[in-house]
Amino acid sequence: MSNYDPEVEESVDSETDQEVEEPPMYRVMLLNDDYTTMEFVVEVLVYVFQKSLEEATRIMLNVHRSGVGICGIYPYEVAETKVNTVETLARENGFPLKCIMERE
Ligand code: TYC
Repeated sequence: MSNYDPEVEESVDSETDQEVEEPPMYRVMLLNDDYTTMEFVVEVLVYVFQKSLEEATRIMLNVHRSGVGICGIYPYEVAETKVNTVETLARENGFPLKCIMERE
């Protein structure tokens, strides 16, 4: 005779589930401007956000046409690092590109 009781297992599992909190997530977005080159924005999307060339081009054109576009959704520290990396690269290359984050 086994001691296994699926009811007990389930209640233990759901108690554990309730204690695990998902971290808050942040949208990282690029803003359009008239001076940053399309090539630079695509490079940023490929190297900082690991997009394929095709996806990077699609996101860049969406930002160019609509004014803003989402690059990805990340936990706070990852989002903050990406925003800082984008703005550092942009300034180093003489572009005014803006990258912002907001809570999901
Ligand atoms: N609008 C820019 C141009 O015509 C291109 C651009 C796209 C700039 C996306 C910023 O986030 C941006 N050169």
